[in-house]
Amino acid sequence: MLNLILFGPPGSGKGTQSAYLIEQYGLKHISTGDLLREEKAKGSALGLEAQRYMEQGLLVPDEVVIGMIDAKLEEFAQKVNGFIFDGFPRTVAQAEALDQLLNQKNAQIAKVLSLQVSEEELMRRLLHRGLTSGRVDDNEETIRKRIQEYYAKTMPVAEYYAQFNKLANINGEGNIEEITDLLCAEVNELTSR
Ligand code: B4P
Repeated sequence: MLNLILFGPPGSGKGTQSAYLIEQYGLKHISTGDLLREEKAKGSALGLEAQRYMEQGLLVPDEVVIGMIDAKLEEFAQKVNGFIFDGFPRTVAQAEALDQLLNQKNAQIAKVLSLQVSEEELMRRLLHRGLTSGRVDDNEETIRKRIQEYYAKTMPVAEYYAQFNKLANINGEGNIEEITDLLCAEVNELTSR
């Protein structure tokens, strides 16, 4: 199995680049942001709880997202070549839980692709998306909170994977195709070993 994490702050291009990578490598895309928004749209208890956090730009509690990932791994692990985790893990506790869940399936993370984008560019992209996305969290105040949460709780996840030599930093500024090429070069190096 080829399991990749697309990592980076809100607006760094995780969702955008996942779309290309799943096609290129035949991987299953798991975005916790998308899963939470689906739950919210269904009006489930989990979705309504998650919404309270998301609309304030806060991370949803670990046990909620870990439970969702567990269910998806159970559903798809036997059926796919691997996964792209997009927006997960966002805390060190989530990273440790993911390692355990994959271990139970004799699998592991091959690489964490970390998109590097300046705060100014993140703000520009997300405010632009907010004009059409209809997302309650794409407004200036909430974006600032999301970026703060990223630095406080999510950045340590990069260090967690760096200690296992699994972290690759990728320049996430520039046109989308150029960034896809940089990501593919990293993945091709893994698959040609
Ligand atoms: P997500 O859905 O993961 O939202 P995101 O980080 O804002 O999106 P992403 O980074 O994928 O967007 P992209 O850059 O592709 O999370 C939303 C919320 O859900 C979180 O705040 C949290 O509350 C909750 N949540 C999710 N996962 C969680 C977890 N594991 N634990 C706890 N809580 C969790 O796109 C941004 C924009 O940039 C787009 O408009 C795109 O077109 C544009 N763009 C992309 N690449 C570009 C480029 N190279 N140049 C110009 N524009 C570009």
